[in-house]
Amino acid sequence: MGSPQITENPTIAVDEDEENGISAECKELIHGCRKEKGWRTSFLYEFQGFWCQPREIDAILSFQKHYLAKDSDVILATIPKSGTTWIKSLTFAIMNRNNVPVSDGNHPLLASNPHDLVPFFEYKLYANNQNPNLSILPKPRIFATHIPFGSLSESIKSSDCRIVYVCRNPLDTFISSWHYINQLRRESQPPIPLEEAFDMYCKGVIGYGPFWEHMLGYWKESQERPNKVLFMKYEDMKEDATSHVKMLANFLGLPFSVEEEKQGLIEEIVKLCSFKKLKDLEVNQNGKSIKNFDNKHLFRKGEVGDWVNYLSPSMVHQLSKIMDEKLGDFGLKFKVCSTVS
Ligand code: PAP
Repeated sequence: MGSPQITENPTIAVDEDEENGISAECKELIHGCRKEKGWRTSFLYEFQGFWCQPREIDAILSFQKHYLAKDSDVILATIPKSGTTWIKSLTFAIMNRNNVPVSDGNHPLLASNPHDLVPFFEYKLYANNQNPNLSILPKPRIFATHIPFGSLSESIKSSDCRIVYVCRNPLDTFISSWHYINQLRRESQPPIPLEEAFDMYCKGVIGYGPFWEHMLGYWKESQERPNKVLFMKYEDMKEDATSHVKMLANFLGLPFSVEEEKQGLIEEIVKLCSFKKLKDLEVNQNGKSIKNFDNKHLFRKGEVGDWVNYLSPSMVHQLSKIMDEKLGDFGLKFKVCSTVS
């Protein structure tokens, strides 16, 4: 169930030399791309309109060539640090509830990080493997990606598979990304100063960014095809996780029965996937998942509004203005609020 037996190559994954091991096609391609200083690696390249590292581009090229969506597939899409780990755990628990009871003491989420149960196309399945055999995965298959909507494979767009997109207030996503990247930088690399990272973020230079393009791609599709793309916000999920779990199950075509609701199954799923529950698990304190990085860095604070502790009023003004200018006309708004004291 769920956890695919497809592994990435950790020796290559932890190799920081950006062009080492990538295909000749990718090497040639990136040499023609605009590049900017990266957050963690030396450079980010502008590929198909978004910023990416060479190894990610290589995997995305393979994914675009080879992935064939099935109508029953579910794809979880996010820009990094928007709630990927959380939506993976919730979707996994909802979709597998008939195979493994949520209350089972051996539930996979208690022993595995959500990233190991729901694989990324670009970090796991197509990383170092041009054409993995995805037919060995049990149905329904759940995948995840940070790839913008416009660069998803054609078969995703033309099939009836479902996409769940989670986005988060950019003020918080920025702070979460800044903390995470500083954890991942090598010992020889000093932390990236907040101001420098902020300038890059505001210019759109962040993995899979600009953030506004990423959000709008999925937002517009969710408006045009609400049965295809469910658009959720991290802040709304934090405010009322129960109703979002219910909405998610409905969207996935697996609504909770009256009996399940009476038994309190939705609340059980919310609890199993809560920040506190996942953070305290041994696998998430001491294990490693994506690209062989420590799981513990995926669970920092899990709050709304931590940006108040880091951003100056002028930074808040600048980023709020960008959000307003880029997203406002499309009706995509975030409350600039903080619940952190
Ligand atoms: P990824 O894109 O690299 O997988 P992602 O899971 O999207 O990362 O983002 C991590 C953020 O989600 C962290 O936010 P913070 O830095 O502001 O604390 C992390 O704490 C938060 N997070 C992880 N798991 C949960 C959860 N179960 N509920 C709520 N927030 C969570």
